[in-house]
Amino acid sequence: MPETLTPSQIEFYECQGYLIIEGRVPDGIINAIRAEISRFQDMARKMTESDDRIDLEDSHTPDAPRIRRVKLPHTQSEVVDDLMRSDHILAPVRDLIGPDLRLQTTKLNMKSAGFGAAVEWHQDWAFYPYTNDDVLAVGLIIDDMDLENGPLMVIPGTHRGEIYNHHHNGVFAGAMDLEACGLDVKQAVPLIGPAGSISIHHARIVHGSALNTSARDRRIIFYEMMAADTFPVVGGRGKWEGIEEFDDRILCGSATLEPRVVPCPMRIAFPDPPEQGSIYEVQKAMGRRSFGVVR
Ligand SMILES: O=C(O)CCC(=O)C(=O)O
Repeated sequence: MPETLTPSQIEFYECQGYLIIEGRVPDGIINAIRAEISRFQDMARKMTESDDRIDLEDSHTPDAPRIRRVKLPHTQSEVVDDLMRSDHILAPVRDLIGPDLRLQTTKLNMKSAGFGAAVEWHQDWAFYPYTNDDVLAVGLIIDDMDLENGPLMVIPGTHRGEIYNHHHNGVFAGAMDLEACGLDVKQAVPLIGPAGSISIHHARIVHGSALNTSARDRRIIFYEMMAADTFPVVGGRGKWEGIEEFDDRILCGSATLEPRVVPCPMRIAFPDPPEQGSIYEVQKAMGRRSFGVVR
């Protein structure tokens, strides 16, 4: 029996590769996360370059601080960590990929009013293929997200198709040329909803998001996770520091030493691009931009 999703929501996710659930996280938690973001902004005022906690927009200065991403926010904020381990987030994921769940990574993408950076079209699976594809990302919508403030967009059904070319000039660029891949932006669906909603997208679905040119922030936390019997394959960028660290990332249920292997299309996410770091840096190797650049 599902814990929280209806059979039609589960069927929708399986066919389309995404889901939006409105009103999933209470206002009190959303407000506490907004207070944590103010703390990160204070940290950024003292920074001149990105570090392993905070990724800055190219246009950042300490006087006009601009955060692009807070890295691994669950390690920097108890509120973000507690929410990740709560049923608000885990119950719908258990309904989709089973009771035993492991963390892949977390990130808080800021996309601030007026200048928030775009994310080029890509499949998360191109960065990190695993032994099976019960891998997904839960997006916590912190500000009302609509068409104007750069929502996440997905191309429905692509989670069942191929893994497209994410290389450019012989290096991994973490981004696709939609047209060259035979896809059309008109097929894309925006994952919009009021603050406190969550989106869920499959690791193989094609997705991206435009610049935020509106006067409103669009902040979202991604909790990326997978079934516990899902192991990284060589040639991916998924984190692997040994079994102890891997098992420390169990979020609920039990770990296993028996990977479930399901054939899925894959590509090797190497050689390295010249710019290392977050997806925004890696995607600079693409050259041509689908959504324009931040000023
Ligand atoms: O923040 C967004 O809209 C998209 C983020 C994304 O796809 C990613 O970080 O992999």
